[in-house]
Amino acid sequence: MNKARLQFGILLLCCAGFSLRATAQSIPGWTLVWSDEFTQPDGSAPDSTKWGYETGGNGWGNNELEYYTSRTNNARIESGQLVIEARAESYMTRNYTSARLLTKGKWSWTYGRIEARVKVPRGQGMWPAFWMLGANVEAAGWPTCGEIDIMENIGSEPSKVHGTVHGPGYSGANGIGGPYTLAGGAAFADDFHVFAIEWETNRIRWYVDSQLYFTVTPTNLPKGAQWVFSQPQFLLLNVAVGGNWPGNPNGTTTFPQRMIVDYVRVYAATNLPACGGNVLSNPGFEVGGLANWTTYGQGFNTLLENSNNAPVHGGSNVFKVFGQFTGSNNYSGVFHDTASVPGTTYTASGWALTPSGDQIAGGNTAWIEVSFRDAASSILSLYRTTLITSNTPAGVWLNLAVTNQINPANSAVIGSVTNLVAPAATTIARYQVVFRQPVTAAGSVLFDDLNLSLPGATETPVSSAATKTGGSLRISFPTFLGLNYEVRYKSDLSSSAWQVLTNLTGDGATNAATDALNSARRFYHVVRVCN
Ligand SMILES: [Ca+2]
Ligand SMILES: [Ca+2]
Repeated sequence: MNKARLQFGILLLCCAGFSLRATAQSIPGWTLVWSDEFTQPDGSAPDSTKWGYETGGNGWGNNELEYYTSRTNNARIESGQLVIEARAESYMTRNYTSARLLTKGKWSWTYGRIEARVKVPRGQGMWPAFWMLGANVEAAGWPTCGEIDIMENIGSEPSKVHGTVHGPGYSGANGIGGPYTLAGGAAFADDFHVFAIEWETNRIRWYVDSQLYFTVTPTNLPKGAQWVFSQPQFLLLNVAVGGNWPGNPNGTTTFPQRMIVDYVRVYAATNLPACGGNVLSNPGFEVGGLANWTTYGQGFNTLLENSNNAPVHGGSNVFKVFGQFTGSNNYSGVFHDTASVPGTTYTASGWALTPSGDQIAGGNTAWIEVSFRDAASSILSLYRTTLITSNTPAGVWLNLAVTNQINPANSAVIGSVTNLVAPAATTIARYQVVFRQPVTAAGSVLFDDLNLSLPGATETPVSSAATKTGGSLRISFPTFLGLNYEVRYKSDLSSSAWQVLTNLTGDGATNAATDALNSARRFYHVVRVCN
């Protein structure tokens, strides 16, 4: 498998350069990393180095009517395009056949622009889809693996497509998505359209023919739900017949029906300013109490408190922890798991206070730690803050940074770092609050406004150029389609406050803002705003 991939990678380099000239695959800021243009001879099966099949007629969890086959009757190349053909025919246990192609086990990607030029089939009961599933689907199961539906259409809604994500707590009918409707009642089956997502850290955007129509970020998820779109996903192309959502074909439906795919292309971003920010859901315990957090200990000693009976750092709620009073060494606290991949860089911190009336005592200690874990939840690397001890001033909120690298085997400090980098084999970043009670001793510690952040914050600077034309200044900068930019100015560099000149949504080309020239000196800068 590795050898095959390497050989293919070399081939791809040659062909990508050629195709760039031949078919204008170039998109500003994006680099083509994989594609299938379906250029094999007519009647060929799809390229087996790229696509496999899922076959069968089990209804696929949706009461679908088709039997998926690997025959060229149902999936083949014609005129430089992939044809997936749904046929009305008695086959095995079913009265319809079709095909479901997927790159599972062959190709998967984390992040990028993924697009296909597709003409969908037509008619009641048809359900074509271009979509992605987490490569960990066998181990993690669905929907924990994550599903990104780049395009779905049902025959009873000929002018409409849907872009959707499914994950744990937001799957099936509760998937989070949006529709795009063609103007003037045109049907998607009438012509080819380009369906795309741009998938980056904490963000997925959906496009039809370069029109942005839906964006999802972790803030769109239900309270406490986990963002599961930071790991590799593979591609699927299929035409289902019938089922719960589209309903079944009727007398108006004609067969065969064909989904025609001109190409599938995957791009990686170059120079796309990353969006960062806190990856902890509910970091200040303000949403749904302890939602998204898992407590451990005895229960009575891990509590959500509010401002009526405890100091809080922000909002109305705070997490309180104390010992288990078992008479022997015990650990209590709360943790939050986030999907992670090797090489991801974080910073981590949090606020802690030991209250004046209940100061941590004896040999008790408390801290915040971040551990990177493999799929079996074994600790690969560990980082901690300094300890809250009986010597820590009471009644004072302290901002603790997670900067001590710890030997997981013996808890010894083995280094000091600013950035926490997920090591090889990481699947989980665990942010954890720990209270250790070695022997019976009193005192509690409060934790609030916890932070596990990806770099890039919530905005990133964009390089820009200024040109003077007549009485105005033109500030120009490269953009990505659909991303938000803000042009700011101030008259005094020593002033901390920037004024907003204008906001705009990028169109993928060099965009510009203009400002009238006057006698006052002005400084400008441009940022990508991660909203
Ligand atoms: Ca083609
Ligand atoms: Ca709070």
